[in-house]
Amino acid sequence: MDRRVIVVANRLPVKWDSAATRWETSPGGLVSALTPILRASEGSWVGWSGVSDEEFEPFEHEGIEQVPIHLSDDQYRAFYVGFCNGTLWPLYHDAIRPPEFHRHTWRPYVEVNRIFADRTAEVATDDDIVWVQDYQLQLVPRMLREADVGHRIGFYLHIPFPPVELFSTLPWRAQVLNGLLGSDVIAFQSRSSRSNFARAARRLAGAEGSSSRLEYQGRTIELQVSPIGIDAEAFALLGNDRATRERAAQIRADLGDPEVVVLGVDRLDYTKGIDLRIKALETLLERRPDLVGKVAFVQVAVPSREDVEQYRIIREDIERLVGRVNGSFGEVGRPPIHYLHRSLPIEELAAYYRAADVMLVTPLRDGMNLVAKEYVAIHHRPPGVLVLSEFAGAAEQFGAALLVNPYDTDGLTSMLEWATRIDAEERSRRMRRLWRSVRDHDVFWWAERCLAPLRG
Ligand code: ADQ
Repeated sequence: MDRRVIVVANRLPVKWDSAATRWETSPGGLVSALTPILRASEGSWVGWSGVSDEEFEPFEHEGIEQVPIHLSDDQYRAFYVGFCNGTLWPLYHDAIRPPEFHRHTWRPYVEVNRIFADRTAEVATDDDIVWVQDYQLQLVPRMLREADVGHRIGFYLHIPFPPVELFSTLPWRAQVLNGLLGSDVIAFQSRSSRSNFARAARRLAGAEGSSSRLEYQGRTIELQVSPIGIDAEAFALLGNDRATRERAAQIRADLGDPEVVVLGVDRLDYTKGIDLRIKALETLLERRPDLVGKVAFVQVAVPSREDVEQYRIIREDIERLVGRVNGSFGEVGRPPIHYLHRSLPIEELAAYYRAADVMLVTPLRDGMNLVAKEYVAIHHRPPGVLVLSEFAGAAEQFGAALLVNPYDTDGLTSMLEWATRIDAEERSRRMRRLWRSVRDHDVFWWAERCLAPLRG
């Protein structure tokens, strides 16, 4: 019999629909990978309910026990908007924006981590595996260990772990390291994140050992590299679906049947390099006026964290840039950039992937980047072209992509130009390798790889 798995994450895998007064499953790879595992082990999911004016009792949804955490509005703002998005997110993404260090948001971070740990301690037994997710909950492993909870404690970091020179600026660095080192296994998206963490733990917390195994306070902690994947087969099937193909053809027709469709799909976040990719497109059209009217660029940006000032600024910057490029190079009814600021249903997103000859994924820093993997799954046959930032975790697996430094506008422009005319044989050789990697390292592979050392 498998041990019970308790997942502890910032959000539950379900959303409260207040109009219909019921819980709806939130779509996504993580949820589809963990659902069968939790169901088979009769496990639970502990997470914030997403609703501040109502408290919910634990309930069952699709065979999994959901344990909602209740946070007040003030608590959530200080913890999530303040410390998670104002401090940790920029710091862990190479300080692309200056992280803010405030005691009045650090304290709620500790307090909310304590609420999660206490609630988990109430539902977990000594035989259970407790698997804590991501940067919002880095203190939880230590708090659980002190409460003597669970058979084994795992932690997975979805975002990068920064170089020690940056991490050491965090005034609460010792507490965060001590929190994480309460785990038995800590897993990272990439080798660089793992070695950054090992270095920080040795230099700032006095841990000893290698990048894969640390000794700390008389215990051994395993450090793992487990790149997250997607449900590759499901995406490939969706991409080949007749409805998807027809919709893709319709999208190309709506764009005026250009020779080349270039696509960007991101959460609207300053880490994703959307502005730099638009500048590269602008440079390309300046250099190659013959391409005006032949290349159409579609940028789909999901609204994100709009209560954070930096996100409002980046949105305005991007919209201004789009206006400038369209003003300079567009004809009436034929802008070079088509910009959609909205979330799309998965079937529609798949049709955009399918319609795109070239996919531009240019984050300045990214834990993994699932968009790159989704594009490969959907557009490996016929083969599309993936231009990928060296600074996405996915680049460690995707040597066959066209790798770029997104800060280098000239380099990115040249790569984009090449991507529009790359020959068919090279395109398919590269895509074959990318697809093999996505298919063999899917999200089910990922979940098993993370859980195996915790079962022990
Ligand atoms: P994110 O920063 O959110 O995730 P990413 O990995 O690219 O980034 O995932 C974005 C997801 O949102 C994709 O599944 C994509 O399909 C979806 N999406 C994007 N635009 C959309 C749109 N317009 N409409 C609907 N859906 C859209 C964090 C880390 C990443 C890491 C993941 C998983 O920052 O580095 O890969 O977690 O670990």
